[in-house]
Amino acid sequence: MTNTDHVALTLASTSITGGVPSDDGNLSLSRKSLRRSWNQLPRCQRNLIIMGLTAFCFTALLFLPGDQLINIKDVHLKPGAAPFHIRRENTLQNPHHHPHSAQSKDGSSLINELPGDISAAVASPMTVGSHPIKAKPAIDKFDGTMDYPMETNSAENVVNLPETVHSLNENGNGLIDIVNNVEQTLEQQSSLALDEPSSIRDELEEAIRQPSKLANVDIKQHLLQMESQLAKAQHFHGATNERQAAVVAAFRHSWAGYKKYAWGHDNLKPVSQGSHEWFGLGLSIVDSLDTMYIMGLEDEFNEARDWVANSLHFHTNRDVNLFEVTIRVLGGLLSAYHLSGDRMFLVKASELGNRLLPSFLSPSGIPYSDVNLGERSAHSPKWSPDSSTSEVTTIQLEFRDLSRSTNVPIYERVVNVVNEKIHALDKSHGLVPIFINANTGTFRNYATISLGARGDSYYEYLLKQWLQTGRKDNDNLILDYMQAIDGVLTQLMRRTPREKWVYIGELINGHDFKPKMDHLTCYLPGTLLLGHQNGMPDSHLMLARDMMDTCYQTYIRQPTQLAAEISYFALNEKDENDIYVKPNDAHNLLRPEFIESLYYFYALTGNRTYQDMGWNIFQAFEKHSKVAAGYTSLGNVKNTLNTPMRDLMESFWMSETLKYFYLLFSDNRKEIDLDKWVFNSEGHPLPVYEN
Ligand code: DMJ
Repeated sequence: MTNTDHVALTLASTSITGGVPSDDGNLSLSRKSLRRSWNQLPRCQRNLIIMGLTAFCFTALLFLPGDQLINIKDVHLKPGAAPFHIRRENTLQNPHHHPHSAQSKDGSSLINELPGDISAAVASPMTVGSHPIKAKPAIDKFDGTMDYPMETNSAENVVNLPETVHSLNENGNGLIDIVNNVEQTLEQQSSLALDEPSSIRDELEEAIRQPSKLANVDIKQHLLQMESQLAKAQHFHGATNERQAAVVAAFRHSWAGYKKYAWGHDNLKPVSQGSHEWFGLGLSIVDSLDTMYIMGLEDEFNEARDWVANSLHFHTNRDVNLFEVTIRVLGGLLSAYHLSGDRMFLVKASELGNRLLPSFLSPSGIPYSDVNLGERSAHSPKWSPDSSTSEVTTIQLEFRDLSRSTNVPIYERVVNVVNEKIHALDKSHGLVPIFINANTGTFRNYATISLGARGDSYYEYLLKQWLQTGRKDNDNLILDYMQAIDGVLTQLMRRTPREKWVYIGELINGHDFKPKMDHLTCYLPGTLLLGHQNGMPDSHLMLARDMMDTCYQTYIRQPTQLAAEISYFALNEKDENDIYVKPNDAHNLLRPEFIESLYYFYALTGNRTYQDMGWNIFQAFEKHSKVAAGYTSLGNVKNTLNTPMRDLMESFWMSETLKYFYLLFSDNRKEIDLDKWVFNSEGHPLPVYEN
């Protein structure tokens, strides 16, 4: 054996043990023998070996893929570190501990520190008085050159955007693995989705085949096995003041009309005193359950409960809309279950969940919009190959809650796939086109971008899903939300030329700005404030404040003091009015969005001025929408003398509008604790989970 062979052997044996012999003695022995052997070599041989080893290391470095180099650095320098964090310094910590002003961490009032007149808007937004509240002069808000502090509050500055980090997966087979919040290619994603035969698709088909079972067991049996984990009843005390009592009376009036003329049907036609059928699921009953429970209407709740237990069936051969049934019926049942602790609601929700699952059997995992609950099949809408973007992204709170409530993961898994797919798609400044194809999983080219119809609740559920799942730092949902709101601020937000009202317009074809805002968009200020309370930047708060002012204007400027379905805004000074309504858009459908925002503003700031604003609007509904058999949608809010009736009381009047009025007027703004509950898009509170 040559000396060189000896050295090589010694090196090899050291490396077999990874250079860590079993005890110190062995270690020093092998070190000594190594050194002795090395010293015995002639100098020229030693130089040759050193050069050879150097050349080997250099070549190895050249052939190592770049991403592995990044990975090594990342793993060794920051073991276990989350790739990015939400900046929490300016979080208004627990809003409920600071009843009259939002506080920064050091106890100073953050609102007072902000540029612009935020304190006037949030802490004291309008002059309080017994007369209809006048908006503070709009011009004051924009004195000077005040603008939103985008440069310090954009997503990039609040979080470190995710890096792409790949590593070898655990079993060392060399496949690319995904580490914490990493961008995924579509090819990688497809392995998560429905083309994985042994995974999601099997579970999905199994659940669809057996709609009255959970995990292969009868639903009731399954729930019996998880007895200790089931929800406990929550307690509410009913109305405590005159305004709340007035809302309860409005609810009772609506319920009485519905009961008399439309019982068991979807909606009441309060003018003609008949019924309106949409999905044949008793929408008004299911949508109203939690409102009645919160209002303490025990008798009404019990009669509704009995109808659900005995008459709500899902086996009819009829197409329904996945989104509408999810937010109204699935959400309504789950909320009723969590509030009342009555497991019958969870049994119903589970069967409905199973019957909605065929929607997810699309090639892309993006759900089809229409599902036949009886046949258990699904398809795109008849009029288009596309689903609405807001619809496929506004089912996640409910499906996730169903999984968490039943311990059956499939519901959450399918909606997580949707989240991942949507996250991976290209967006314009974080904003999404309003149509998406369930077959290809791609957005429709040149579709409108809007925070109104078909776009609205995409943005709402990014934030609310993040809240529902414990506000994780490294979460694409909140990153996408922040980028989207940056997009809203830079691409969609405008001010009217004279009075400077802030509004959110639309991008027709994805490009051309249109100064049109649906009433639906008035949910946004409430959501923005909720986000700000949970650590989002101050620019969100400022937009929320300004949007509240504008949305309120869309009400009080109308002779009926009720907002139209759609408002337009002046683009230049030649336009006669800063805010105007076109004849075809002048209807009011009893929608809740602005009342919802008022509720968030009151619940999160404690400022009772928002109650006064809401009271004005409530009285306007009383005056113009109330008829003998309930409350009706109106044909023209611009006409006080002969307001034409539309003859429909949509279920969201009782589920959302009246519920938010009731909570807005509560003496206890924590009647529903927003740290513990998250409202779905139809106003149904669902519990917040820790992760
Ligand atoms: C409700 O069904 C929901 O709020 C939905 O998200 C939007 N439209 C109506 C109310 O306007």
